[in-house]
Amino acid sequence: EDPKLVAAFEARVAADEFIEPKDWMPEAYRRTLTRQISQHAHSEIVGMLPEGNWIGRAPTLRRKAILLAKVQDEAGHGLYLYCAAETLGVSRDALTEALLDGKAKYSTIFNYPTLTWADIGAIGWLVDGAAIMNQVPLQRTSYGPYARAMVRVCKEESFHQRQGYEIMIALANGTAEQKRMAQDALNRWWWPSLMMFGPPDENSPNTEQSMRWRIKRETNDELRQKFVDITVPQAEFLNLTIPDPDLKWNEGKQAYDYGEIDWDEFYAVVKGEGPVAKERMKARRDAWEEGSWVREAADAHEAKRRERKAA
Ligand code: FAQ
Repeated sequence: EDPKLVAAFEARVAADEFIEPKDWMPEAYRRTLTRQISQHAHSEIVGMLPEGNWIGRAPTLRRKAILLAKVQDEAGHGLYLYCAAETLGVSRDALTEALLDGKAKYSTIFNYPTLTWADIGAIGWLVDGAAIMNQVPLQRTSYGPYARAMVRVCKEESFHQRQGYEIMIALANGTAEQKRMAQDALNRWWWPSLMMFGPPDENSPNTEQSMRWRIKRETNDELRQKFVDITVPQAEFLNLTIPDPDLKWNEGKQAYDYGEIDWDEFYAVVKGEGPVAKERMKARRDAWEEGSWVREAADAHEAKRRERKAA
């Protein structure tokens, strides 16, 4: 690559300018962005499944309407993100194929099952909470289309987080059985939520370069720490216990210390061994196959329209 082009690119990034689709960029920058944006898009799409599982069983009409809207928002996020990835020169079909062939990653968090209604509260509170923590800085990521997609996504995620927390408030102040459900959901979702931020910085192969290119604006560990610090008082307000005996306020660093994350579990889930990973992929493949008639009909319609225009 021409060192002059590289230097000009790096200067623009250092000056916090956005890089746009037609601008020159190093191939490795394009590759890293395509990887991260497409994984993010796949996460939004697979992320509809755990919650979609509860739309038919939401306890009231109000809860059902809210959950339906939330799951639709996730579909929208996936679509903006696929569009952002396409501006880097990759086709949406290729991205979808990579997901369905099991070659592309998506967030580990969506490979855990949603066993009770309280899980819908815990997902909104913790999973959307972690997602916002990670995505707010991405509004200033160096690639323009990704940054702009994040603005709307973050607005919607913040509503999602509040709807989840509101479910938790209702359950935590409810009957003994409801409170038990809320605690059980927190117990099961806490550690997987911390894993969403990715491996510790010293074992994160992409962080250093992505920080230099300003694709990432904060590291995995920095964001994880912020998430813990914001979430602990929220758990206290609910009168629920975070399942970590080592969790302790550290006066010196003005932040919480927390226990060791089970990284073996994380890497096993990344490899596709999550508790419901097979079901998730089967659901996506079935949806793709069952939707083939829609794609064929759209193609046939487009072909007819073109023929008519040409005639
Ligand atoms: N799961 O070197 P790093 C949502 C992989 S929120 C699976 O640290 P990087 C909203 C990583 O890809 C969830 N894989 O990587 C919602 C890499 O593998 P590769 C989606 C993970 O990219 C809420 C390897 O490990 N959000 O969907 C995970 O610098 C509720 C080494 O890691 C985003 O994607 C993981 N947790 O940092 C929807 C945010 N962590 O590709 C529905 C954008 C790491 O080299 C309901 N992404 N890996 O083979 C990012 O910020 C970054 O990509 C990180 C990972 C922080 C996720």
